[in-house]
Amino acid sequence: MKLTPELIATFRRQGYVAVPGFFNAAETAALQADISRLKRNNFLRNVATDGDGKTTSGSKQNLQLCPANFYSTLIRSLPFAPKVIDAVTGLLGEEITLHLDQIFLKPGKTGMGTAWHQDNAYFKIPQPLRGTAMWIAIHDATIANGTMRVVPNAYNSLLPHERDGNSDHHIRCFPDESKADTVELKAGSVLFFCYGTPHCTGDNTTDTERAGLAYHFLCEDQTNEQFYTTERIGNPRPRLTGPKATGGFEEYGATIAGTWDGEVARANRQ
Ligand SMILES: O=C(O)CCC(=O)C(=O)O
Repeated sequence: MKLTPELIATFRRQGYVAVPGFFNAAETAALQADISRLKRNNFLRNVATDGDGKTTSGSKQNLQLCPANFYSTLIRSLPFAPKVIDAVTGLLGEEITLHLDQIFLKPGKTGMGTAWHQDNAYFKIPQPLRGTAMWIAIHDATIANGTMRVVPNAYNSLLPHERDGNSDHHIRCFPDESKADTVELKAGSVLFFCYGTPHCTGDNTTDTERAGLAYHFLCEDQTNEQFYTTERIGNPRPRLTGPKATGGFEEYGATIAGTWDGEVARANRQ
């Protein structure tokens, strides 16, 4: 799916852009079924803590699996889908790499938000507009179930971050929340937000669970030697486009490009 020049201009201006209906009903159903499978098998971990950043909470749940591609050939194939590559190259440039993938699942009532942060506080790329998250709403994401909030036009300065006491590993910042936009999304819609954009999710106050599947992509010119050597251990970081891209063969030992439609069909047959 090529993003229109207007959507690309919006991303570059405000640091985020929502694309409704990016994934169709069959693709969305496949992702829902596969994430249910991962949850059923206890592959997601509760990272919520009771304020001290250490003690796992018995009452709140922020269930995370990072990276997820080792557990799901569907999730592994998605970033190689032509429409994903078209969209991300439109936003970032011609040579892109998948940096990371992860699931955040918020059970009904006990689901806890992820505190305000900028991804570049973790990733530290030189130009925060040359890396983007693609946050996929696996279920309808609403104010009541804690959808994403973002601060527009705030990506150029990195705010001070500190450890978040409500998570066993996250950090957080304190942006001016009065400037934030709340982005409600139907299942299958996506939100692209660059590495500099402050964002957070809220608690899930509804009875039903809500999940987000997040991929992070960056431009080759934001990487260095360590990114593809020592830092890549435990996370394959496939090159998706450019002269060194092999359709996933180099990183996974199998050609992943071209498998998305088959993976979707297979997940929907289960
Ligand atoms: O879904 C969430 O709770 C947080 C997602 C997030 O922070 C991200 O994708 O960078």
